[in-house]
Amino acid sequence: MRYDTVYFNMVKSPGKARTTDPNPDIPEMDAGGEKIFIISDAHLGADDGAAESVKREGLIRFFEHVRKNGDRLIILGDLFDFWFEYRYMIDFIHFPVLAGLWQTRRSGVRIDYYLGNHDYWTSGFLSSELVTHVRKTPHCEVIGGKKALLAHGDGLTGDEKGYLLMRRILRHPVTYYLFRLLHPDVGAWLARRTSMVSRKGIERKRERSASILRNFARKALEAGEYDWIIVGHSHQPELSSFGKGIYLNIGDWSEHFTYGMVKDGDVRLMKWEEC
Ligand SMILES: [Mn+2]
Repeated sequence: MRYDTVYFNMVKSPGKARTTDPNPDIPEMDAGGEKIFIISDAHLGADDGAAESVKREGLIRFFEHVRKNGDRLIILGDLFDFWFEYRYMIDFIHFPVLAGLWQTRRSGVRIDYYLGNHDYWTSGFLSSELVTHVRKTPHCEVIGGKKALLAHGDGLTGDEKGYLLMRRILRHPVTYYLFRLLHPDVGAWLARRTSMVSRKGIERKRERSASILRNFARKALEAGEYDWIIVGHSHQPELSSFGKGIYLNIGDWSEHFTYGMVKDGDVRLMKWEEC
């Protein structure tokens, strides 16, 4: 048996956690009726056997749930801890999840994939086989009748200068070309080692990301630029009201197993639980 629970109890935020309609003044442009599920940050491939299988099996059942109950799935990045597309090769350790995605798309669910800082390197396989749209940058669209900014969450502000420079280098076509010359086993080994090293002091880094994202959201929402800002990346679930807007950080699928849901003009933070 499985069930979803609305995830309010762990919300830690300086803003007010929302329990009633937060936006009574904003007219509904489109009640939509679309049910949208939003997930991110499973970092598949980053953990050991048992933890990895909890994430993977949960995700496969989550995709099933989306196929039965949803119209759309938005993946806000870092589904994979390392994703790199060679001309003819895909990483078979992700096969079950790729199959789940493929099935979900084939069932008619629209899937938008916002590339994260760990799974940015796609050259067409994702968009041709697995998802409906791949987005390389943050994107604003009307969902649930609200003007929403959707993004993975890395590098949204100028507060991360060193990171932004490193990101430009890593994403440069020459870097992509050179990395692709490596044997896939060597490339994957190198990427996994780098990812392990970068996990040093991860809690502090996540706190910092969470605070950068919250400040960014507070400013933009208080200025009325968007109704909703929805991100992942910091692995810290949060639902806050700023001005007339809502900031949702959907958390992660590696520790919290949280996700976002948009339904009837409302956005919620949910927790996936199975028993
Ligand atoms: Mn990330």
